[in-house]
Order: sequence, then C-alpha cells, then structure tokens
Amino acid sequence: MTLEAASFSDAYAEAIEAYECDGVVCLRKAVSAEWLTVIEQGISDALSGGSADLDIVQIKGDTGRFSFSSQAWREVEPFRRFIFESPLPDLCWPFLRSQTLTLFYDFLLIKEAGSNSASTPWHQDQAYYPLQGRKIINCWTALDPIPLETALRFHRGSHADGTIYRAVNFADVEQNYKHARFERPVTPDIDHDSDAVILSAAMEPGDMLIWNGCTFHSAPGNTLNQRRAAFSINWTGDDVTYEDVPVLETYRDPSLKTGERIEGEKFPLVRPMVVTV
Ligand SMILES: O=C(O)CCC(=O)C(=O)O
Repeated sequence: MTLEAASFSDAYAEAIEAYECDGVVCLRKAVSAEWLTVIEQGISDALSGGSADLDIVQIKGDTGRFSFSSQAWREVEPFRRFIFESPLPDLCWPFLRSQTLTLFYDFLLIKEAGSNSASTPWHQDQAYYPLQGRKIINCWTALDPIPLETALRFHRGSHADGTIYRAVNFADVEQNYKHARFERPVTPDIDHDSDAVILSAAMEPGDMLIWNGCTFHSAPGNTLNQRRAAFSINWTGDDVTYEDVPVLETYRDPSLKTGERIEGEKFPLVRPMVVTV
C-alpha cells in the first residue's frame, strides 16, 4: 500500500485508485518539514492548556502516558493554520471525488515511549459518527518515525461494501461502547480471519495515511523508547448527511437535523471556499 512520492503528479492518480481499492493508502512526504514545525507548535500549545478537550491517560503498569485531543483547531491557532492554509485540503480533496470538502474534526494522538498498553482495537471510524454517506476520510500524518512494530494495521478492502459494524469500547472491548447501536453487526474477528489481508507501513515524519471511514484498522501500544505521535484530519464530502443519534459531543452539532448536510460553524466548508462580497 505504500507509495513513494518521487514522481508525485504521476503517482497521485495511482494513490487515489489504491485508496479506492484497498480503503487506505500511504503518501510519502505529504507534509513538509515547515508544516510539521507548525503542528509541533500546535502540540505544545495544546498540551500547555490551549485545548479544552484534552485527555491524558496513564494506564497502570505503563511508564508512558497517552494523550488525545479532538476539535483542537477551534482553539489552537497553529492547528488552524495547518488545516486551512497549508496544501493539506487540496491534497486530500481529490480522494473524496466530491464537489465539496468539509472539515469534520482534527485529532491529536500522542503515545509516549512506554505506553505499552495504549493499543487501539479493530474499529471503523464511521461506527462512532452521526453520519450517513461514503465520502469520509481520515488523513493521518506521522509526526515521528513509526516502525512496523507500532504502525497502524488495516484490513484491506474492508470499506468496500459500506457495512457499518457496531462501535467497540476502546478501553475494554468486552464491555459495550456507551453509544453502541445494537442493530448493527458485531465487529468481525479480524485477527483470526485467515482470508483477511492486513496492510501496514513503517512511516517517517510527514508521511500520511489516508483511509476511508469504513476501513477496519487497529494499532498496538507503544512499546518503544520513543514518542509516537500523529495529527489527523477527518474530512467529509458531498454525499454526507447528519443523523441525529447519541454520539460523543465532539461529533455532534445540535443545530443539525437528520438528513441535513453537515456544513456549519462546527463543521466548516473548506472547498470550494465560500466567497462573501
Ligand atoms: O494510531 C493509533 O493508535 C490509532 C489511530 C486511529 O485508530 C484513528 O485515528 O482512528
């Protein structure tokens, strides 16, 4: 699934095809060193009180913590700059094959060295969202070298039929997720499915994974002696509508009704730009 960025313009169409076929693609050197510095400034701001929605978790027995924050762009200026002023929107937009590009939310995830237990179970992002539609992507930029031991894993092609499975509880997969929708099928046992093809790629800072909201993925904890951080942006396209169901506050906009397009103050339309005269 990896793609070297050497002849980027030729490879771009192939990357979109790979994304559509596999449900995930890795773009090498997608974010420049200058923009990575801006993101690091955002992390520093977020961790020093700039982001209200910041969780810092220390699991018993681990030496390192893991931290995560979503919708921080609303308060953290460097994140806002990266999302709205960098080449990022134009890089991501074609993957949606959409007339529009809407920012759903940003997500910062830092697994410190020794956050061994901070694993991420198999899940589909869209299982947690109050959204209907197929044009939903997660664009996940590595901020540190990420070797295969701590890399994300993807079940190739698992996005293809658009089935949304029941959301799992990240803290304990044996327990029900608090907003689980019991009418949905349970998450398949991918680790014991001999037909499942698992894609994974070691990454360098600035490499970006793009995956579909229905693609199953998981990740191990960080057993290494180095930080493993990523900043991801979740975008939606022109077929996506809101569904007024119980979800986490970060994904909710109480001003929206079921069936409405999700653009608004919380989920801004980024392309095409709205020009006011
Ligand atoms: O990097 C990880 O450990 C998990 C990331 C993830 O699953 C996500 O952002 O949806």
